Amino acid sequence: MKILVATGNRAKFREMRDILREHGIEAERVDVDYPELQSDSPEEIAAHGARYCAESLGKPVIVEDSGLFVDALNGFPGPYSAYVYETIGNEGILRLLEGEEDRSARFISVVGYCEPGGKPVTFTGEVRGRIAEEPRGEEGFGYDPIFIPEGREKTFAELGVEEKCKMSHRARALEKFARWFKRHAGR
Ligand code: ITT
Repeated sequence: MKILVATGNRAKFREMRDILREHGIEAERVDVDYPELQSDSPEEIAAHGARYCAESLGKPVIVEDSGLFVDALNGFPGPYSAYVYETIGNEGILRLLEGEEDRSARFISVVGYCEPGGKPVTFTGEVRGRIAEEPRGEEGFGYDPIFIPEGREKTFAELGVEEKCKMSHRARALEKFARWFKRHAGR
């Protein structure tokens, strides 16, 4: 069983490939520069992206839209996570939280699947946690050095990709997708 994954983020793709492999699905990356919808809803962004990619490739495809939502910042950076990471980065997020007691946050991942001419389907995964006091760890990407998942003391970047992928937002969304896809493909 095989699926195309449209993403320009190679670290994200590697995680998706490893997680999907655990579910018996082989992933292949395609580089489609799809326009990202401006919306507060990651489901809407993923659905729109999946439909765009399916139409332009003429093949079934998944996209993944993810983001970090910090409670004390009313969910910021949320849908702007990629842009905020590239501009103010982890140091910028830590600065915004200086003196803030509530450091709770969550990562959300939405996987959007679509076939050419079809309607997109989405699968959402979430992991709760908190923002560290300073960046720690070398593995992973993006906000991994400042995110500590619930029940742990180490950041995702310290835990390492393998451990991260047992509990991440992305693993949870892809698990739902994989379960559905195997049934769907068998019809
Ligand atoms: P594509 O849209 O091409 O897939 P992207 O990097 O732009 O790649 P998103 O639009 O989904 O991806 O942006 C999500 C951003 O949120 C991403 O660039 C990271 O900075 C951050 N992010 C998402 N998941 C993360 C994770 O598991 N660990 C750390 N940071 C993450």
